[in-house]
Amino acid sequence: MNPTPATASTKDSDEARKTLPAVDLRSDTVTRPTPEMRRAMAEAEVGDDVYADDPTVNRLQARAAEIFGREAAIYVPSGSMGNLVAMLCHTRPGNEVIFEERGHSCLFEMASVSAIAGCMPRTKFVDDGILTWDVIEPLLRVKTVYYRAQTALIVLENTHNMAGGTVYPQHVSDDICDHAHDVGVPVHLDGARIFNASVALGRPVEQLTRKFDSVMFCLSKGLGAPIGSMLVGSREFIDAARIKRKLLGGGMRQAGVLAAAGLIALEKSPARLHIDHENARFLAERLNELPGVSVDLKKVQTNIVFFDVAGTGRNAVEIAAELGKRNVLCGATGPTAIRMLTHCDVDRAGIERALSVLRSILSAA
Ligand code: TLP
Repeated sequence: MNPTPATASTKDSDEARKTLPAVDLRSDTVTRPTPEMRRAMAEAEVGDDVYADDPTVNRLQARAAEIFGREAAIYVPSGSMGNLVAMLCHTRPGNEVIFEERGHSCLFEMASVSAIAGCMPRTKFVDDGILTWDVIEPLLRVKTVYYRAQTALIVLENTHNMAGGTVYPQHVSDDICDHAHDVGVPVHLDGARIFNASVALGRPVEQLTRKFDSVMFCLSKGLGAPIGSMLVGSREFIDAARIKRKLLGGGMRQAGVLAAAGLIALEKSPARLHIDHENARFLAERLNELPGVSVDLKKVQTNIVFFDVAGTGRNAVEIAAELGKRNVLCGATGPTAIRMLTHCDVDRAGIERALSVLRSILSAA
């Protein structure tokens, strides 16, 4: 899919680099639709999806439900909306929702859990982002006491973005779901990158997610579709989600033009995600060899690489800006931390170019 053209040489020549497209490692959200997706979009059969009349959206929803072994699915414009729709379905204002402290739906979705769902986040930091029942249990409030907010939902994130793309061992997420259900609390999965987890574990998404009450996954990240995410669950849950999606202004009309690309992403892209994981590992290992740079290699399990530049004596924002000037894009996530993601629009040559540019920036310091 849209591979970055191979560099003639990985030598750090500014002149040569100017003619090359950017190596964009800011996120896997930057992936562009393939020619096959664009053709399918142009030819898509459409209808009004608010009337559930769009045949292409209906096919995408049916296929997502089938792949996840669920009764139904609904197409939503973004992962953030998918998570919020799920939170609105599972909770009422005044409830509490448990997240790992850096959970995307807690930290990076404009506090929608509070601002729109009216709930209070209850969080705990876990270094690798992987919650366990032992960590969750003390945060629960399930006994009815009139002056205390009740826990209405637990949200897990697999893979965990800000912990570095870490993967939930299946027995851990299964155990959380079993215990939560025993005390009557549903569990939602922010599975924006669940196909990456599936590839890392060699297990189908259906198996990894079967105990969750609802699952959101993104078509527009590693799977490469231009727009859209899916929410899957029981028929009753998806009927409720349809109403919440409309409430949020997410009822789309001839959305089949987008869903057509989503269908290709869903059918074809999971099979190539292992390449992104191999590239991420390659990147992480080479970064870790650079003077002053360190990578926690055990956290590099999928397509996300965080590295620390404290040992270089330089600031991450400055380094990211210098990389950007030289056509290598990434994000500083703290004073000494930088995040890079691999995806279908960056190949091994692009990764080597990024490494070579970083090497030259650090050696010039
Ligand atoms: N993540 C984006 C940014 O918002 C940080 C990224 O570049 O990684 N859940 C998870 C785990 C995510 O990583 C994201 C997006 C979302 C939900 C939200 O998806 P969108 O961007 O479609 O609303």
